[in-house]
Amino acid sequence: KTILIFDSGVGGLSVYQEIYSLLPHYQYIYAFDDAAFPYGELEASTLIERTLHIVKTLVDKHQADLVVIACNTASTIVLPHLRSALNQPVVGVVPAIKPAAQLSQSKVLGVLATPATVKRQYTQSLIQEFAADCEVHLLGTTRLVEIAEMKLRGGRVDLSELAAILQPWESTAIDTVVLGCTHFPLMKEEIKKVFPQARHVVDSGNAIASRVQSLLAEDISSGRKWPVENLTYHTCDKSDHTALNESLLAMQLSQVRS
Ligand code: DGN
Repeated sequence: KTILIFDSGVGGLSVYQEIYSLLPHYQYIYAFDDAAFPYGELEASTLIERTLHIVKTLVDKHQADLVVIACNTASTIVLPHLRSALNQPVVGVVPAIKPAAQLSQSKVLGVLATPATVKRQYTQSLIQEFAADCEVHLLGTTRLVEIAEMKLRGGRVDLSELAAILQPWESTAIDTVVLGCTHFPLMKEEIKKVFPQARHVVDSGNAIASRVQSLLAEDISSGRKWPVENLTYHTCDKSDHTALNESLLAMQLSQVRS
């Protein structure tokens, strides 16, 4: 079986890694729309149109059995459109606000996502439904997405820049941070370092992997190494991705799991 994973950039690889650890026997196509990256700045209509076109084309081309939209920004608006356009199951990702609200003791949450995700009604509804008893601080940042991309391509992360991004949360009682963008698990260790008051830093990777698994009705087989050989890339522009492939081969992403 073939699973198509889609994001605007390389952040969705954090989701791929989680899915692969549960389902190592499948074929994976990882597609990212680097021609229109970052999605956090796109108009909703453009985002819907592009995602529909790219995903539908690739599903047909590769005969994919299931699609994962490994991007919160896209998931908050494109899922209904994709589901009506495709016969295959479509799994989306949403900020892990529900588990965060349960974990938090101070009942003060920080949600880190793209500027688009923090503005969406979808996110507001999640907060109303699952975190009504919490004070929620939303922080939208495109720069952190860029930093995560750079890190995966082998660049150095400047912790003081990261601290400056999180500075608005400095005098809050936030004890739980939601990583509401699939790029951010790539930065989890650094985020913990510059924001040590966060006792919990949660993302949605695990929940998505379980959802995919139950849709494909598979048994759990964990503890596998993370894969490169059965992963095919599809990118939307013609730039050179050699550095990215090298980083993958160096398995930099294995840090995400620690
Ligand atoms: N990784 C995407 C997300 O989860 O929202 C968005 C990254 C971007 O394009 N800004």
